[in-house]
Amino acid sequence: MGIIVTGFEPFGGAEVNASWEAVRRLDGVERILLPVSFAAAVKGIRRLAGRGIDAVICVGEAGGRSAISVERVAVNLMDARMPDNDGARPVDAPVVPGGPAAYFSTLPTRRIAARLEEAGIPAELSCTAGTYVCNAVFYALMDAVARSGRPIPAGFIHVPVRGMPTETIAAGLRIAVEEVKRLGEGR
Ligand code: PCA
Repeated sequence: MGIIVTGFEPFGGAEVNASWEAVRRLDGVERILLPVSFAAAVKGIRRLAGRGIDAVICVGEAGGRSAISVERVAVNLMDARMPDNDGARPVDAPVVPGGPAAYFSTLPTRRIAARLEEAGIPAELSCTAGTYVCNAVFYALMDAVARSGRPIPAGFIHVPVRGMPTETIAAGLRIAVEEVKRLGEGR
């Protein structure tokens, strides 16, 4: 099964991004680093989604969250409180003009959250990925999947910025990948 897992580069003056620190430790998946740029990341994710892969899990960091947040819904809204790494700061703008208001994740979100909890990794289902670059990437991913006519598992997971060791986050992401593989095997 060809699974892509993406992480983000640092932003907002930080030196690292917890998402990429964890994603780069994964084996057996294609790991891709995305820029924290509305335009470039959305373009990059569209290119990926057009490649005929079997599943995509995008990962980003979320300040103020202490659990791994399995995101359920992406909204068609960009509303940035601070400029992205290219200096863009869209306000009240759609990710895809004329696109649906929202898309649901097609990952087994509840199962992933439950498996994380079982493994002793703090996890939650989340109903908002915010309105910054992460949500835009999530929306663009789901929009590309919806338009492709190939309903692959795809979605977004937010990880804590601090307070959770990188190895724990990586272990959580391995569980998410495992659950996606299970779907593919029809188990
Ligand atoms: N977090 C930001 C963008 C990149 C990242 O890791 C967000 O939640 O939108």
